[in-house]
Amino acid sequence: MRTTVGIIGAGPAGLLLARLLRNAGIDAVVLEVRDRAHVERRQRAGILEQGTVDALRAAGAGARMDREGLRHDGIELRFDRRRHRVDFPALTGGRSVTVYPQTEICKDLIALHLEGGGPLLFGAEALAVEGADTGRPRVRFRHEGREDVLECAYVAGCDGFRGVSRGAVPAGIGRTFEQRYPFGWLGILAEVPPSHDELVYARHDRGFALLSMRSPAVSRLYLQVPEGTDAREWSEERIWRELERRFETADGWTLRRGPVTQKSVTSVRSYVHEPMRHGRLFLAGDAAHVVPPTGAKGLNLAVGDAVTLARALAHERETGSAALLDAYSATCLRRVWQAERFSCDMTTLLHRAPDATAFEDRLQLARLERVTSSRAAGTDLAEAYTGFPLE
Ligand code: RFL
Ligand code: PHB
Repeated sequence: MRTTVGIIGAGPAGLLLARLLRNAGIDAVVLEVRDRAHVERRQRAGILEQGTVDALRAAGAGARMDREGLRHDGIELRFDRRRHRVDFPALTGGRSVTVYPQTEICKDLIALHLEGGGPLLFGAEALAVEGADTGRPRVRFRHEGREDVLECAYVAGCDGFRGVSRGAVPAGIGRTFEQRYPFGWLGILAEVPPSHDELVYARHDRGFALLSMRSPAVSRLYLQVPEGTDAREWSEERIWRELERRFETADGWTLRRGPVTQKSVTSVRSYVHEPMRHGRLFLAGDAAHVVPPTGAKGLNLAVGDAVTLARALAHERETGSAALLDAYSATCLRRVWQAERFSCDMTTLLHRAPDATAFEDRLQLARLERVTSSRAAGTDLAEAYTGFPLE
């Protein structure tokens, strides 16, 4: 099998890249280890920056997002049983975010890709990227019980944090930067209208909690839990009781309960692999970097990488110049490190470390007071949360 760009992974990075390359007249093959139903149901991100919304629209993949996406003009920060709204348009000169689930973006992009004739192979596991630093890279993969080889001009490693493509960068060339946190997130999906019309980020002595949503009828909620927690330890009753405690306010706000349809634990980590390129292999999305979910940046970074890579490949095709491909890693990493900074700040602002001292607790409350009472500090948060325009 032969193509111009071999794309490993049909998450948002790989799917959007495939769409953008198709629009630019560059052929690509997508290999995805899981089946279509799994990719379309996997619960993940929900918050899109304006740059992400614009990129999906420009790719011709924004029709349903424009109909069903919910515009959010702020978030609530909750601490000490009090509620504080961060007003995005007022602080940023008009910017906001859109709530449209990652599952729906993937469904839209998969449908478009298959309508256009694919090729997108589900159940195709990439085993290794070979010859990345030669003129003829190859992806060895297994599909329907048989091993095959995809010969390409370029390989895009869009296979997420646990994929194989990052492993093709020799240890002496790549460098990784990592930070672990001593907690994870227990996430649930519940068949109940969201209890608030905007997201609520709550800091509590018992740990962080987040109220989010998937639609006007479906809530998405998260609890900070100790690292290594097994979701089966948490019954529905225990989850709702804990959420009620952490969201409790002095003004009697109430949390609506409903049937829990999904429950899982996600680890919280910061990770960057530099550079994001080795020869003709380009890493994009979670394959190259992971942020803690508190800043809602992971999906937005994946989209940013796909846009930058597609533009660079199209530029090379049109002009013969590899200048944008050569700049790919540095261009993305500037954005990535800003997102790492913000996501780490939001995480330490809102989570309670198991060994936090009384001094650290007071400092955390002082930071929250500052961000909710100073226009300058609020603007800093609002600008980073709503995102900067894509370069
Ligand atoms: P993905 O989505 O992980 O997709 C990678 C794809 O590659 C496939 N794959 C392989 N295919 C073939 N051969 C192999 N050997 C393969 N190995 C893996 C996988 O099956 C998969 O389909 O990576 P991508 O495209 O880089 O996208 C990244 C985003 O998914 C991720 O950053 C976000 O979901 C992070 N994230 C959030 N981001 C936001 O911007 N806003 C949010 O509100 C937000 N909330 C979240 C999140 C992530 C979460 N979890 C579960 C990690 C909330 C949570 C709970
Ligand atoms: C989500 O809706 O899944 C979500 C929203 C905001 C975050 C993280 C996750 O910061």
